[in-house]
Amino acid sequence: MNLELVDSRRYRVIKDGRKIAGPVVYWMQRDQRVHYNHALLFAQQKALETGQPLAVLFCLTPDYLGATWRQYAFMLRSLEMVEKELASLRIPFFLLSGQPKTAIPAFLRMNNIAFLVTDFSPLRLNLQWIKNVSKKSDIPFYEVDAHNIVPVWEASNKQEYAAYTLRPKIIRKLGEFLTPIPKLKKHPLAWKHNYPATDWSGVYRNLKVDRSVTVIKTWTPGEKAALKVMKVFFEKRLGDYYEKRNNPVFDIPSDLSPYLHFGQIAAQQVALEAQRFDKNLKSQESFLEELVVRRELADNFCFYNDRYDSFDGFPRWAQKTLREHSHDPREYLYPMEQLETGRTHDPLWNAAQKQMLLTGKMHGYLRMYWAKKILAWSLSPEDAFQTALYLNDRYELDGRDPNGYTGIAWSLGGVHDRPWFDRPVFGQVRYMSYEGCQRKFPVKAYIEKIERLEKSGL
Ligand code: FAD
Ligand code: FO1
Repeated sequence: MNLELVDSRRYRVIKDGRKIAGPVVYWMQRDQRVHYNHALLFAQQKALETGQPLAVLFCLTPDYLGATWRQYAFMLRSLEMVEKELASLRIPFFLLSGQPKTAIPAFLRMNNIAFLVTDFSPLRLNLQWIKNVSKKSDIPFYEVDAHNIVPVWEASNKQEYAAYTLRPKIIRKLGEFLTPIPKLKKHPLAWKHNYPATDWSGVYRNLKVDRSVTVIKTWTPGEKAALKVMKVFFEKRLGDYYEKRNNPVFDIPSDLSPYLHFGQIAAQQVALEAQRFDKNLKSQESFLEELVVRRELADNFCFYNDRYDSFDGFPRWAQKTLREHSHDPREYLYPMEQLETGRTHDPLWNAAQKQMLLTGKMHGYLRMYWAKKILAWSLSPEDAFQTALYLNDRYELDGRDPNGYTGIAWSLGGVHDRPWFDRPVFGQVRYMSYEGCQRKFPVKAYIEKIERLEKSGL
C-alpha cells in the first residue's frame, strides 16, 4: 500500500541500497520528538508499506562540539520521555553510545534492518556522521528535513545574500509546506524480540562530560514542556512582541530556542499555531519573520557555506575591511577567564554574560552587542569568532546551532548584513555602542535586573 505521509521533496536519498525484507529504523539526531516529526513519519510510512516493525535509535556521543552537562542533561531528560511516548505507540527506542560510524552499522547488521531514515542538520559533524554510516551499510538510507518548514534544498539552491533575498522564496512555498503534520500511528507490528529498557541512571552516571557548567532548574525539557512554553508565550507575550521584543528589561521573546534547537518542538507546529493568533498582526508577523525566515536563513547559510564557523565564511567585503583594520589598536584586551566571568569594564556586557551564565539564555538583542564587543576586544576577528563560539556554546542551552554560527558571523563578519561607515577595528562591519543600546532600552534597569538575579542565587 502506498500512503504518502511525507512530501517527497522533504527527503533526500543518501543511498539507494540493496532491497531486503526487514524492520525500518529512524536514527534520531536533530529532531528529538515523537509528534510532528516528518522523519519519524517517513520511517513509519516505509514500515507500514512493507509490513515491518519500526524502531528509533539515538547515538549518544560524549564529545558533541564541547557540549557540557547543562545541555546533555536537558537533552537526555527529554529523550527519557521520548522513549516512554514511543513505547506507548509500540515503537522501541534504543539508546546507543559511542561514535555513530561504529554503533549504527553494528545495530543495523545485528537486527537485519532493511531501511534507514535519519533527520537533517546542515552542520559539518552531522553530515560527516551520515557519510560515515552510509559507507558502512548497504541498505536504503534516506535523510528527511524535519527541522525546517520549507526544506532547505527546496527554499533555495544557493547561499542567500540576506533575509530579503530568501524571504520571497520561503513565502512562495509556505502554502505547500506550512500544512498540518499527520499524526503518528500506533505501530501495528511489535519488535520481533524483547529488548531492555534504557538504564537512564547508568547513562547519567557514566556520561563523560564537563559537569562544571550547571543544569538550569528553571528549564523543563521535553515535548510537553515545550508546548506549555509556547502556549504561555502566545497567551501572555506575543501581543507585545512587535513593540518590546528588543527590550531585554522585559522577557518578551518565546524562550522556545532550546526546544527548537533540540527538536523537542517543531517550528512548523509553532508557526501553524502563530498563524491563528489574531490579537496583534504586527507581532504575529515579526515573530514569524524570526521563527521562519531568520531561522531558515541560518540553515541556508550553514548548508551552503562550509566555512560557516570561521572568518573565511564572511563575505569578501567584510574580510577585506576587517583585514585593513587588523592592526588598529584595541582599546581593551581580556583573557578568556575575565570574559567568561563577566568582569570587563563594560557593565552592560558583563550583565549579558552573567544572564547567559545564570539562566542558560542571553536575550537575543544583547547577543549582537555581546558578540560585537568581543570583536572590539580581541586581537583578530578569527580569535573573536572562536571566543564568541566557545562562550556561546558552553553556556547557552540553545548553543551548537546553525542560528548560533550565523548569529556570530552576522555580528563579527557582516553575514546577511551590508557595509556601514568605516571605523577603527570594525571597518565597515556594523557597529553597536553602549549609547546606542541606551537609546533602545533603559540599560541601567537591565543591569539592575541581572544584579537582582545574581543575588537571588537563582
Ligand atoms: P524568539 O524571538 O521567540 O524567536 C523564536 C525563534 O526564532 C527562536 O527560537 C529561533 O529559532 C528563531 N530566531 C529568533 N531570532 C533569530 C535570529 N536572529 N537568527 C536565527 N533564528 C532566530 N539562536 C540559537 O538558537 N542558538 C544560538 O546559539 C544562538 N546564538 C546567537 C549568537 C549571536 C551572537 C546572535 C546575534 C544570535 C544568536 N542566536 C542563537 C539567534 C537568536 O538570538 C536566538 O535564536 C533567540 O534569542 C532565541 O530566543 P527565543 O527563542 O526566545 O527568540
Ligand atoms: N546529537 C546526537 O545524535 N547525539 C548526541 O549525543 C548529541 C549530543 C548533543 C549535545 C548538545 C547539543 O547541543 C546537541 C547534541 N546533539 C547530539 C546534536 C543535536 O541533536 C543536533 O543534531 C545538532 O545540534 C543541530 O544540528
